[in-house]
Amino acid sequence: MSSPITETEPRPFALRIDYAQTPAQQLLAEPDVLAVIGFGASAQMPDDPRALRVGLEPLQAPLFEVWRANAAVASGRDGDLRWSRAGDYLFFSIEVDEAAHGGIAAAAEHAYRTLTAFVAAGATPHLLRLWNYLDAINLGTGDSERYRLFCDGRARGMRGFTSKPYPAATAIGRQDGVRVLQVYGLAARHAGHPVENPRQVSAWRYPRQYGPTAPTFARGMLTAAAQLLISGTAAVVGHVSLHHGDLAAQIDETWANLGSLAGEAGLGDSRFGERSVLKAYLRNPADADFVADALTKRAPSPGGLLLLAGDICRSELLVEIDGTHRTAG
Ligand code: 3EB
Repeated sequence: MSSPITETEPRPFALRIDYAQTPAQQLLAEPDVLAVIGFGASAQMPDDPRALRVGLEPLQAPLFEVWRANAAVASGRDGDLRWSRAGDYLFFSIEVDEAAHGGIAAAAEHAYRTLTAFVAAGATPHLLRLWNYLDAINLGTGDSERYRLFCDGRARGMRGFTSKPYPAATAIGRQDGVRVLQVYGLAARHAGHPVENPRQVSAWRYPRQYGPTAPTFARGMLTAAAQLLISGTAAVVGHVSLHHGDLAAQIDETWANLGSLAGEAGLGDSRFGERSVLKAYLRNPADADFVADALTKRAPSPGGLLLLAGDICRSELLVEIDGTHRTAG
């Protein structure tokens, strides 16, 4: 008997993202684990393409981020790119030594050329989300600031990637003195819908004062599984950083930005809580308790909360938050 023509595809599976304390070795033994990212010098990571240690120090437990899919996982290496794939999703990571490539801009260009070529060639050609971590992000003045050089190389490396739009992203400074650019990300079989924030100028339209090459990312990406992947979000309104030196006010403004993005994504219930996982990057490690308290007041019993020491790409910003948020039901 032929199947009815009204038959619809099941809704794609939402990637499960959690934060954990379980040793990485044990997490990687679970059959559905697509990726484990370990944070800080003490995160023990086995040699596995699904595992990446990022040099951002965790400020409280936990220190592992775990991605779970709903299908058998395959993994491998392709040059300096490491990847794993399961069902609709691809995890990939690349670490690029800056000196070996002639500086941060060239390292970023290499990373993006490599990862976009790899993603475009596979069965999961839609780039949804990227995380970028580099040492000393605010070093250098004016247009020679390392973040601006990174933006320049990233844009050049992405240029050949035909499958627009820009992915959601985070770019944060490590404080470990290791001049290796670390990039990891998520691609998928199904395209996502980029979401911009009505309170903010789109990053790729930032005016010249922020550098010669505007940052190439979307504020958020709504996946085919109705999961909102939230880019690094800070106290930026329009294109301007607000509340210099005032952590509490920056958290308030960031929270307003997150709510506005979730609303724009059309999620039925945009309140953050059990269906959200949030990661906060703090310029000053001593702010950890204050930030944890402020966030758990606003997002009661979050699905996960991870606090990391990290520098935001504008030196006046003290805190940045990213994460994921699922719709109800
Ligand atoms: C901002 O709103 C803050 O360059 O990939 C946030 C998220 C920021 C991603 C990036 C930068 C990036 O402009 C900075």
